[in-house]
Amino acid sequence: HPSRQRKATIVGVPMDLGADRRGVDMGPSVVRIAGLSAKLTELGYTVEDIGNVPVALAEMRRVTDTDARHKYLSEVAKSNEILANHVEAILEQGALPVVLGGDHSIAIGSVAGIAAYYRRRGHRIGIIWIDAHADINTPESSPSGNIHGMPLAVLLGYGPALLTQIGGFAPKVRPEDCAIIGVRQIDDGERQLARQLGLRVYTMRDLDERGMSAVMDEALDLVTRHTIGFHATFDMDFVDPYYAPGVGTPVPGGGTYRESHLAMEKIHDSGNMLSVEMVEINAVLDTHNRTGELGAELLLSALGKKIL
Ligand code: B3U
Ligand code: MN
Ligand code: MN
Repeated sequence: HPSRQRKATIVGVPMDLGADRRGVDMGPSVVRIAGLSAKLTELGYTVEDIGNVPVALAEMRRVTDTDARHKYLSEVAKSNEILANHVEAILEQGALPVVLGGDHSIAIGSVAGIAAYYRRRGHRIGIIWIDAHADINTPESSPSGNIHGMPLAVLLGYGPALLTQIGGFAPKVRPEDCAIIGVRQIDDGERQLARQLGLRVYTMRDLDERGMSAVMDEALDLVTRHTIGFHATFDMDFVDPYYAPGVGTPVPGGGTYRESHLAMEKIHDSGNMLSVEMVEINAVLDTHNRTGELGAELLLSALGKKIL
């Protein structure tokens, strides 16, 4: 199975245009500085870091291009196209993509690359989406116009064609192959679309009542039932702000340090993870790179690090 190989390739995406707020563009740096590459080597991986995908700066942009419904659309699309090509190339080289964000709009490119690679081989892919938010807004439903609140909708085929058509096909995933875990902030339009699609959304209440272990067992079963495996995308704002203060949009009542690691450990143990992504770490709001280090450690859990 693809998840069993021991080559990992890191790619950074210093994207913050999707969040319309500075600071998450330093995410790839802080996770690298936390020692991700060396620790992966220690785990037994052959690691390559191909650097960062180019991303425009908010300051360089011509303000006349602004459309408040989907801010920085063309710039977000451009970087995601490049990212999708890198991710596909990483898979072609037999390595596991480790994508460092950046805001969550980069999931559009990551999943486009993975879906393209496996589609060519006749497979569907799933997604495990760990997040305080559902990220299924469309430009019509979004209260902010920030594309980082839209990536899952885009991957399901809803939203601007400039994004949904990256890689030349849409949708990238089917709703029945996706699971969202940790939701505690959802907009009206998102709730409506989730219901309409029958999307499996595990809220914080599900985690409270059933526990992370049972929820992950069910979610992992769901996303692998009809697929070759899944992309794991971890939005750091899933974690309670107490443990992860350095995020752009903190929401109280999140996952604990231990629940977060358990989720990643179970993702690894499923043996079906095709690629992994860490997003929304905001270095400007962090304290002593606490959140950056947690991001690196959570990735290591997803990649097989064990206590014993
Ligand atoms: N749902 C809101 C807020 C939000 C989504 N993702 C993050 N924040 N990080 C929106 O703007 O779409
Ligand atoms: Mn998100
Ligand atoms: Mn979020």
